[in-house]
Amino acid sequence: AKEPVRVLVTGAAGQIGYALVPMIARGVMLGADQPVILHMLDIPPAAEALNGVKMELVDAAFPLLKGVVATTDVVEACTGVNVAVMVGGFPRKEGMERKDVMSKNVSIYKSQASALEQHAAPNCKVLVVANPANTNALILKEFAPSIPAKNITCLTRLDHNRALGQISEKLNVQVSDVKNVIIWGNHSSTQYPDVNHATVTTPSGEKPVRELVKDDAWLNGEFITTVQQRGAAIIKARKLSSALSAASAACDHIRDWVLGTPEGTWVSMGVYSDGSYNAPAGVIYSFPVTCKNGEWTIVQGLAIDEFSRKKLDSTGAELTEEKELAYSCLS
Ligand code: NAX
Repeated sequence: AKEPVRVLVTGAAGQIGYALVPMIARGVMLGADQPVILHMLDIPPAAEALNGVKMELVDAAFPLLKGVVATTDVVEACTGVNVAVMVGGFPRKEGMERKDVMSKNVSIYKSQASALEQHAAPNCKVLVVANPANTNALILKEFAPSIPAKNITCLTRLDHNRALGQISEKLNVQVSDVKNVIIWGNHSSTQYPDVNHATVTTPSGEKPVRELVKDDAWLNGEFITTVQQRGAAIIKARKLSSALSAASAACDHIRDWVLGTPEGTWVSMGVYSDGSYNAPAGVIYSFPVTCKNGEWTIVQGLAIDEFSRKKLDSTGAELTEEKELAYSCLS
């Protein structure tokens, strides 16, 4: 039998946490044959709710779940973890300045970086979900210098999956037959959902999405804004932000990273930029990646047209600006 993998979920008493922990305990993230021990962290005001989640995990009698640590102590939460999913953060409240929200999250991610660096298992893989996801991940990387930069990522898979969903609805095809969309840049409304390399598997082979949709105005307009604004549309409809789709995307992200992407398929991940595609280097930028043996590689050599170039640049500029804002909160 396999040794259990320890998975940390921060903010585990929140909405996404409540959807995510049962998925992990059922093997959705790491495989149906992989036992797990869940580490759940939240802050003291949520301690009782967190304990309630722990009770429900016990009550669900998940065969793969070999233990649950529910705590408000960061060190206890981080000790020995192999995978860390960082969902906890400070939400933007009405009337709050961007800088104030940034400042709260910078201090959370700075201290959690140190705890992970000192107490997590070697080679721990980190996924930051909490917003501003890219910049929280960058702060985590900066303050955990002994964790390899390639181990620190942020979630843009939800945006990626939303793009697949929109194409599948437009063409009335199975979502599982659509692949290789790309989310470039920031997990914010400046993200660029790119379909220029996306394909659909049809009975007569793989066809480019542009060829099948035959509506460039839609692909260059409404499609992009729908994906960019989908989070807001969910809030409007549900009076709560996306949770089940975010949890599912977090599982997809870690599963593909650990177990590999299928041959011929790439996914989107926020990773430490090396300047590929002339994106700014030194920020966490979402790229198309393939994964093998637990490591991601940026897909190289894709053609970027003029329309895309502008979008890659503007989301990159926003990330550079966020990085500066985050650094200005450090002093
Ligand atoms: P909730 O407010 O329901 O849950 C957040 C939880 O984090 C709360 O239980 C809170 O007590 C806890 N928390 C706060 N500070 C903490 C700290 N220092 N350590 C540990 N826990 C802490 O929010 P939820 O809807 O679950 O969303 C969580 C985060 O995901 C938010 O930042 C949200 O903006 C972000 N999202 C990111 C997405 C992505 O695609 N990257 C999509 C979904 C979501 O909007």
